[in-house]
Amino acid sequence: MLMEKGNEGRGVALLLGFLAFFALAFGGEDDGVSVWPMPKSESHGSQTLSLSKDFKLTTRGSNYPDGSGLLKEAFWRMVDVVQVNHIVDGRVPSSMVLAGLNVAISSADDVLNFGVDESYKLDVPALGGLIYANVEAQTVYGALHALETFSQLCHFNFDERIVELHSAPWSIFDEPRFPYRGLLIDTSRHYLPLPVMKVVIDSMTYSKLNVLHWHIVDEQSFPLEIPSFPRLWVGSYSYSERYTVANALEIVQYAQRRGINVLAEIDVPGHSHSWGVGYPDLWPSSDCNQPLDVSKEFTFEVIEGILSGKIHFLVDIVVSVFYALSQNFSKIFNFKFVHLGGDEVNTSKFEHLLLLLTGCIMAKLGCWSDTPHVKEWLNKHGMTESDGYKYFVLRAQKIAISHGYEVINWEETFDNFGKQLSPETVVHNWLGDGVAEKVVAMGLRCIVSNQDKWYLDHLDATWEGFYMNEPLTNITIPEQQKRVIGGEVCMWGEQIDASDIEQTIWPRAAAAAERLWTPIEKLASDPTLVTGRLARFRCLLNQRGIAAAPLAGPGRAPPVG
Ligand code: CP6
Repeated sequence: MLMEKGNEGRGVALLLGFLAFFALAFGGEDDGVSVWPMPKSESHGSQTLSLSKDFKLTTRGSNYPDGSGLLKEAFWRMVDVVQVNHIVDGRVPSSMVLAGLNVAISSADDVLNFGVDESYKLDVPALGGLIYANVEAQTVYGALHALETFSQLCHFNFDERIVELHSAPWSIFDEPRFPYRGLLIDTSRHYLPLPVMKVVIDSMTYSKLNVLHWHIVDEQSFPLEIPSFPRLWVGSYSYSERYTVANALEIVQYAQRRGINVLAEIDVPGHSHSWGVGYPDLWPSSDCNQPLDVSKEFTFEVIEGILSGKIHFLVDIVVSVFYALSQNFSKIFNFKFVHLGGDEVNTSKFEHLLLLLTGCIMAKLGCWSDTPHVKEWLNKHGMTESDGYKYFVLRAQKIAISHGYEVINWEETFDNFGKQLSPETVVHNWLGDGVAEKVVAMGLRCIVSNQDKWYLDHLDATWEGFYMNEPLTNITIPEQQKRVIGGEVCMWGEQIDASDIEQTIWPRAAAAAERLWTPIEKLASDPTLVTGRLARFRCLLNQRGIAAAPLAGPGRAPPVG
């Protein structure tokens, strides 16, 4: 009886194998490429190799000295996630065992910044033995992507306890469609401990996202230490819910060693209640505690102090001299861009009234002209509230530019001031569709994050919707297309914290990551065509310790009844 059952099983397996053979032989999808996001071009065969227990990194023909060990560390992380350390030497003939990976990098330099060459070539031979798989890349960051892709070709076989690599030989050439592929995290609404941020960074590398947009401060809390104004982080939730300068540096360096730039956001002039907890002068009045007080020079001294790290007051010197001499904001956040927010500044009485009528908690935003000294200042300068908002945003831009940054602002700044923004401004869309086309037609650059498609805090947004959001909709002129530098999914923090951030981000962020990486011709026109591959990627995240939700997770209505 048992025998029969066994035979039955084998019969089914044979039948499946037979069907798979036909599917392959007669041009059906062979489903062999389970890499996420899909590479730009690939071809493969049907051999199965296995990885040596002693899988090695070599760097013949490479110009990259790896003085900091960045590549070596990435290689050992890769070896670790594919579980080479669990291999038991078995019955695999040595000719089918891959000895290692040779990585040849052209550039000796490993400065990570916007637009760094992320391309790579990955060739896996059909036979093992003494032969190595080969990676070629312009920069070490392209090589990191190659390692990620290689890891996704590997599967741990629990019966044999070996690491298998199917469908060899492989020849892959890959590079991203967009240079900016971001994820926003928000540490003001809920503090995120450093280990949680690091896990988020790790998980980003698995789907080749390359910008961590760190929305550090907002109205609820100011968790970052600012040496030049050491009372700013009095606005944090608690002593333990703070980032020191050293913590911020640790996160930036951790990300950079994984090919990820950190974009710091200092959102002004709205969303700034927490700033005034330590410096009440930043509030127009106690009833009007955001937006920041446009009428005071002190406000701009603080912004200058944050971005420069310069010390303004004798009393603060004692506290901050040590840090200020060694590090400052623009040295730590050394990405080419800084994000200066500029969103949701409700300055007009009309909006104020509307917000009150609709019971919105942000009703106090429209209060500049309700505050006598601010109103007087506006009158003196012949400004309306809306002029004051423009003056604020443009002055903050100038400060950031003077420290070598290019500025990203939320789209309201474009809607209100358009061409008056610095020509280097990158406009960050969020309100809806159709903005990018206006921005790029006017000659500015754009990042797409339309809230109905790419906001992860919208739990009713499905992964299919994330997959189908096309940043270049209605943009056909190549020179305008280039100005859409990419897109970003946003994990706003009001409703999530360390306990559920991973499963709220994943797998939906991965759907957007493929949209931002893979050439449009290779993207599925119907998301159901990638369900299997995304489900496997989600499983891979789980295997690597990331609590990615099932594909039927966020975005699905709960069962009725
Ligand atoms: N915080 C800040 C937020 C949002 C924005 N800015 C936001 C607005 C609407 C939705 C989600 C998030 N929470 N600073 C807008 C850019 Cl639906």
